Amino acid sequence: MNEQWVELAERLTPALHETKAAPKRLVEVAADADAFQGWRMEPAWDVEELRNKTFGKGESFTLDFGDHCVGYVSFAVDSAGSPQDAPLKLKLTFGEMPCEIGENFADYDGWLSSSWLQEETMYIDVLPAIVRMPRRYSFRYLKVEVVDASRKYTATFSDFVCVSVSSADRSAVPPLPADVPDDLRTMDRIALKTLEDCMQTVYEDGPKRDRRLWIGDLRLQAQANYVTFGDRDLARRCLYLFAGMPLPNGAVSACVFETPKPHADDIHLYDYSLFFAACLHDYYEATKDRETLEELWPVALRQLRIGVERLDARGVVKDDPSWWCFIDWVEGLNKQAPAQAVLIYNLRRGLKLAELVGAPEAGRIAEQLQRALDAALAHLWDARLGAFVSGEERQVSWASQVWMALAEALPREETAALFDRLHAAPPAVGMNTPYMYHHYVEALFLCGRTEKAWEEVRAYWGEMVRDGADTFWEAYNPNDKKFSPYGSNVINSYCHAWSCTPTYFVRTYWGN
Ligand code: RAM
Repeated sequence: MNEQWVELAERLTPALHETKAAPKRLVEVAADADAFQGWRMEPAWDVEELRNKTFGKGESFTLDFGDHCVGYVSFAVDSAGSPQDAPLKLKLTFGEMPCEIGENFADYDGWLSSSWLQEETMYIDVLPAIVRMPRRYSFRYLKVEVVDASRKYTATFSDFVCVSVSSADRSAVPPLPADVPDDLRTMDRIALKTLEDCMQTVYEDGPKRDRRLWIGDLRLQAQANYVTFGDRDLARRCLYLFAGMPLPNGAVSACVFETPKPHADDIHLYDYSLFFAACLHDYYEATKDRETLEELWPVALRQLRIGVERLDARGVVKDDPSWWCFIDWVEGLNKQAPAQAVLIYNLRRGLKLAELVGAPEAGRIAEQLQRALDAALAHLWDARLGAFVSGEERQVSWASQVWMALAEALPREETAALFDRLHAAPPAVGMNTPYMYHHYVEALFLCGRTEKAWEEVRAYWGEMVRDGADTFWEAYNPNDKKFSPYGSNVINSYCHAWSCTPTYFVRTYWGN
């Protein structure tokens, strides 16, 4: 642990801006097989009417705040009828999406902790009361149930407010060029909102879950941020947190926690550690902050060395059945070829950094880059299939082709031709997250298939908009809308920063 770096990271902790949001209307959730994930919200009554209603045992109402909020909720509650002769017992359920209000959390049987499901049971001994909820919630909908009052009194409610928090500076976002079409403007707005709600005292992956800094997520968030909110200190803080708290072998951990004091998780993911080099590269490109580049360069170099150590005698990344590399949440996805490509991608960026700082290792990195590229073409490219294959079973996945495209393993025209073939006959192993779709779209732009890239942005993020996204989601498969990597869609995060890149695409590639 490098205490000084962690202290520097702590000094860079941003202040959070607060904005107040009030509920816009009351709604009722309705089961509807045709609606997204089987649930629809129907308008119930005006928010002004809430004051005049009373709620007894078993009665409930659902507030709709009209947009996604991340913050602290307070409200006023009182009794009506006879004096309050028993505590008031309430249950509050927060939902980013209708499914969280519609489903019963008690039925959840996914493999992630059910403690992520946002609910609260509380007892109020003395009424009237102002309730200030201590936990931060990420939600649009709030269901309030009176579990019990008594035979003699009922409860009344008013003044619901959410004080939303974010460290993003909205006023810094440049306006879009005038010729950006409306549907892309909508996606840009939703993407910005997604990023804003994830920008807290670190780049959180999702404010509902996991509420922490993962390096794979950071990379895309920071890229989107450089062309929008223009923050540099938060990105710098995150880089120093990862650099200051490596795993025992020097690898950057896949994610870190901020509290009670900064500490790293014990997860090593091959691709995520390597992305430290790409993150530093992007940070330098956006800020030209040489001091940070020079100080953190040895950490990037270390990640490249660890990455190269995994190459076998042929120069191919060793495969392994464990969760050694992330790439995407796809059951059965073989990670070997995409991991090889991620190594190449980061060696390219590492080489640029080495040249910038005048590192003596530059020549060695260039050799390793060439070796990894040669091995990819010799052992992972299947000329008969015209595609990259991965693992012993020679799996053909989208992920392998996309990452090899980003690694620039083939000349540009050949990559474009590879994508044309894939569009005619898509690989069986697909993509399940906006994180993987981001890389796919980026690869299309990179090889010059610009029209196809916009078509895919519209088909994927556009479909989320049509499905009711206020902020973009962690996981999404347009052909399986209840898809979840965790065994239940209610635990999915519906404001997940790695999905915020339509704003990056529009602001980087529109008109170029
Ligand atoms: C999940 C989250 C996070 C991602 C990791 C690998 O916990 O979706 O964003 O980076 O997986």
